[in-house]
Formats: sequence, C-alpha cells, structure tokens
Amino acid sequence: MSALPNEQTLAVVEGHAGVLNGPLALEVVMDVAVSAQEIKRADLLQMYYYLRLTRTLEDRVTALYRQGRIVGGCYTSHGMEAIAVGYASALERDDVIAPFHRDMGAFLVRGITPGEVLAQYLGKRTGPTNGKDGNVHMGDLKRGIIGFVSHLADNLPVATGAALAFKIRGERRVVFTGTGDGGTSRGDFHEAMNFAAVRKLPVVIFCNNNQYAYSTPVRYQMAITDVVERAKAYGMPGEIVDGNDVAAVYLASKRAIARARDGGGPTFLEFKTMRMHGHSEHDPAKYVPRELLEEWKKKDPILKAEHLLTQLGYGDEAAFREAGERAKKEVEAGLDFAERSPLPEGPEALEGVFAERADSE
Ligand SMILES: Cc1ncc(C[n+]2csc(CCOP(=O)(O)OP(=O)(O)O)c2C)c(N)n1
Repeated sequence: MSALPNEQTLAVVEGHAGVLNGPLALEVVMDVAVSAQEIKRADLLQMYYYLRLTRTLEDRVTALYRQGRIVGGCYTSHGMEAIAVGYASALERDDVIAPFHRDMGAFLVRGITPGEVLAQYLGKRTGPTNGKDGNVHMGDLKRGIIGFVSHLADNLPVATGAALAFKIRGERRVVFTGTGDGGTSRGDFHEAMNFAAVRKLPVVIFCNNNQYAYSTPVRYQMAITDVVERAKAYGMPGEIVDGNDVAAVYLASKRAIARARDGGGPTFLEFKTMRMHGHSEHDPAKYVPRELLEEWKKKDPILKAEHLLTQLGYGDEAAFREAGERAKKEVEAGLDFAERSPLPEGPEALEGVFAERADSE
C-alpha cells in the first residue's frame, strides 16, 4: 500500500482485514475524521458541486419516472453520490472508467451533460446511445467511459481487458471499475480479481457496499462482514473507505490510482455506504428497516461535504445555496434540451449495431 497522507486516514486493511471485522467495523470506519487538507480548495468545491448536480439530476429523473415519462427503469445513487464523484475526480483525463449502475456522478464528472443524460432517459437521439438503450446503460469512449454492461460484474472482465491493453502498450493509463456487494458474489467478479492480481494490471476495482442487493442483505450474500476480505484471497491489497465522505473516497482512489499507474498492480476499495432508495424507483424497499435509513440519513454525503467544507473554511451556507441553484439551472436547461431533441427514426435502430439477423431486410 502506498504511503498514507497522515495518521487520520481511514483504517487500511492490507492482509489483516480481521482488524475491522464485526459490528464495530462500520462505526470505526465512519467515525474516523478524514483530513482533506491536502485536497485543493477548488477541487473539493468542484466535487461538492458534482454531488449537488448528481442529486438534482437524479431527483429530476425520478420525478419524470413517476410521471411515466421515462423509457424503462430508474436506478439512482441517492445517498451514495460521493463514491462516483470522488473516484472520477481522482482520475486523469486519459484514464478510463467502466462504471456501475449507481455511478451517475462519474458520468457527469467525465463530461456527459445532464442534457445528454435526460435525453438518454427520454429515449432521444441526442443521448449517448442515440435512443437505443435506456437509463444508465450508456458509455462514451471519447470521454473514457466504457459502456455499462447490464449483467452484473460483467464490466470487470472488460475493464481488466482494457487494463491489460494499457500494460501491453506501455501506456501509463489506469482503469477504474466496480460493482455492488451483490455483484461480488458473481463468478466474473472473481475471475477479474484473480486475473488483475496475477498480471499486476493497472486497474482499481471497487465495491459499493450499500448493504443490499435488491432485497438481499449482505449477511445472506456472504459469510464475511467486510467485502474487502475477498481481495486477500487474490493477493490484492484492499482498503475500507467511508463511501459517504467524498474526500475519503477521493484520497483512497488517488492512492490506488497512483499505485496502479506506477506498476504496483490493482487495489480493491470497499466503499461502505447505504442504498437510501429502493433497488429501482418502482421498489418501496419495505424490507429495509426504517431505523437503518434514519441512521444513514445523518451521514448523507452532501451534509458530510458541507460539514467538511465549513470546517476547512472553504465554503459557507451562501456558497452551498449558490451551488444548489447552479445545479438546478443546469438540470432544467438539460431537460429543455432533451425535450426539444428528436426521437430516433426507425432505420437508425440498425446504425452502430454490431450484429443483426442474417434474414433482416
Ligand atoms: C447477472 C445478473 N443477475 C441479476 C441482475 C438483475 N439485477 C440488477 S442489479 C441487481 C442487484 C445488484 O445488487 P448489488 O450488486 O449489491 O448492487 P446495488 O444495486 O445494491 O448497488 C440485480 C439482481 C443482473 N443485472 N445481472
């Protein structure tokens, strides 16, 4: 593991994850204050803006979904925005991400506009898939985003393949990818972890441990408490990170990215968080105890970022309000763009498609 920025950094788990096992583990991780002083003020303020933009955009998408105006389902990262915003902000321009279905913040940080996202949700031609696919099933190689593969954890083998290509070509580029706690029980997750570790690939693999895979809690998913323990089996260093603290996510991602770029191989990051909404917006998630949600509401990533910015003297109420208003304007302008955009014409359905039926006209 690369050098820690200071003694206040979150507990590091490398070869002795047992230290953080048990019911106390989460509290230990969550209560450790993260020193964000080494992050530039402008960078932290920008991350705060992206947290607000992600929340505002996804709230808007949810409202459209409830109005029946969305094509397909609606999965959000509500309460988990710090993960995607934090890791995407830690990457360099030439790096690549293979995101997950709760990574809206990463799409935005890498330059996909709210207008394009809304066009995607409305099935319009101006969305990243030109109206061919829905919701977060999108990508854009020009912005270093590998299209999200629907089958869980399937983007991990794709990401490790990209990392292998970077290594063979001698490029100092890094791939960042991840899946949920449920996704880590899939075979492709384990194949990718093993391959990445054996070949010392420049890839960072994360798990957003939001404690539920649809209605299945982690305890019915695996016989360990911390997902990071899975990394040990592959000889891969791992770290547990407060996934609701954008500064902690950013700093841990920076360390893992630097390690990968310098030839040190992959790192596994477990971002502890909570899924605050249903699996998708159709799901009232009655199987999640309300007290658990109440507890996690207090750890909301936007509140945490505001607390940190205030502590550091980087922002105040007025700055937070201004960021919120700016995000709202950007999303409303995006919706206007998406609504005015055309739907694709029928024949366009076959453009950019790699396979079609031999007997099709
Ligand atoms: C192989 C496969 N099985 C099932 C699904 C349907 N599905 C999509 S997301 C999901 C739950 C994922 O849980 P987790 O990995 O913990 O991520 P979370 O949604 O909680 O962020 C399921 C069952 C799928 N997309 N792929």
